Amino acid sequence: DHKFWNTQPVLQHGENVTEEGPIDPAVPRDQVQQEPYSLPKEFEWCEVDIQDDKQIIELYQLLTMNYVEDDDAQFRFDYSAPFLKWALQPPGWRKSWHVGVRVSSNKKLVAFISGIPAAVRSHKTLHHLTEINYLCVHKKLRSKRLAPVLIKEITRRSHLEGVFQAAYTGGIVLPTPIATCRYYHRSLNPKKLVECNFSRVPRNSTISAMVKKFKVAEQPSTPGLREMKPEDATQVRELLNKYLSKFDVAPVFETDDDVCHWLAPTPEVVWSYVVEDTKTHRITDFFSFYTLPSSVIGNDKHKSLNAAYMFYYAIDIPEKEAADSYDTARYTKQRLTELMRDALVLAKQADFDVFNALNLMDNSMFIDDLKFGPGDGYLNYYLYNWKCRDIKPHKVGLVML
Ligand code: MYA
Ligand code: JJ1
Repeated sequence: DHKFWNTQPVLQHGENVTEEGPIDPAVPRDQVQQEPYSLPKEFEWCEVDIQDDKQIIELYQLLTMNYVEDDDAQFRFDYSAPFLKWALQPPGWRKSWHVGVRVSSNKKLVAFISGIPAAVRSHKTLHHLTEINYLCVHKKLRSKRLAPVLIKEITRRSHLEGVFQAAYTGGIVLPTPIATCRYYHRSLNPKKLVECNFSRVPRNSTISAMVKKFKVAEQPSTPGLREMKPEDATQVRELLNKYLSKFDVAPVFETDDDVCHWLAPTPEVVWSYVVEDTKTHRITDFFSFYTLPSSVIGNDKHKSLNAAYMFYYAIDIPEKEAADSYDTARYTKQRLTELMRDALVLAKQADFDVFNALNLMDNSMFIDDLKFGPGDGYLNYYLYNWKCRDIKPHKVGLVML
């Protein structure tokens, strides 16, 4: 059982949800514990100032050596410093939510947890909640119950800002996921993936057959496709919020600033495209993907795997298809498959080795046709201090970095 999680306001394993809503009530600011939780005496709290080049590099180094690995410890996420700056400084970000732990004697950064503000809808409720990410404890300090202290401290700092719900994801199962999604992978550079042991040559196949199978077109084919510009933010915001409204859990992009931050292209971080109708100049479609390389652990030939991850997308359903749910589904599958075929082309042009996606949103509609295969990883979605019924992967509209 869970000595820590059993004490927290989360749905306990086996508990039924009769009504959705908070588990613990909100507390006025002056009744929130004012002092940080105590750490074992050799450690101290710090705020990591990621605008300071020296500190962002310390955070990068902690994560690059100690963050999430696959089940067989062959790959480890290698978020870049520019990526972390982007992920941790959206509109409304707070330095007090970039929480580090240092060794008191030499000030070495050995643990971290972060929160960012986000507007996330679950079913009909809009939450202004904290998205928790990048929880990390140095490998040499594992299993000493430091993680619960980090979690309690970010919770306290969230309460101080008047936020009482959080969303987070994880590879492991805790009490209790609201959804469990599976990773799918689309090879772009099969030879390298095999050399890294990321994928295998099936017994009835050969490398050259795989190279042929996974070839993509030289150029995208959708008329009117172009890179997104910051000036597109208003239209992209409307299109995307409308599309996301069909999922049971999804973000709400409340301002054009949010859209510019998260969805306008950022070099070496996020790639975003729109389809502009050649006649009306209206934006009809949008998609984006982000970069997240993984270090290849203990491989002589390759040090890094260059992976693109599907991020947000939206299509406009023309009126004649929108009238009928069967036509809507058929149009969605066809249009998305065409767009994502172009996404693969653009990712290949940008030198990605593999394109990853979860089976959330409408991704299952194109996963097979575009030759994605199931991975061995799963991603569990959680809400803190909110009872919520189970959500199927295709009803998840939230992508966390
Ligand atoms: S998910 C990514 C997590 N990071 C990694 O996987 C990186 C590699 N691993 C590590 O750095 C360590 O193994 C970590 C645990 C730090 C994960 N989420 O200190 P311990 C529980 C939640 O002895 P360690 C992400 O970033 C575990 O069940 N709890 O363990 C989202 C046990 O509790 P219990 C976790 O291995 C994070 C306790 O910790 C996780 O040294 C969302 C053991 O502690 C996990 N991924 O360190 C955090 N892993 O006994 C929650 C282990 O009860 C946010 N544990 O089973 C909640 C909302 C807070 C804000 C609320 C606002 C209102
Ligand atoms: O990348 C992942 N798995 C890969 C590598 C597996 C290596 C052995 N364990 C994988 N490869 C097969 C690909 C193949 C390509 C051709 C078609 C068939 C498939 O399956 C997995 C995801 O599948 N990644 C992880 O396990 C990383 C951790 C995932 C949990 C993330 C938690 C994030 C927390 C953030 O808040």
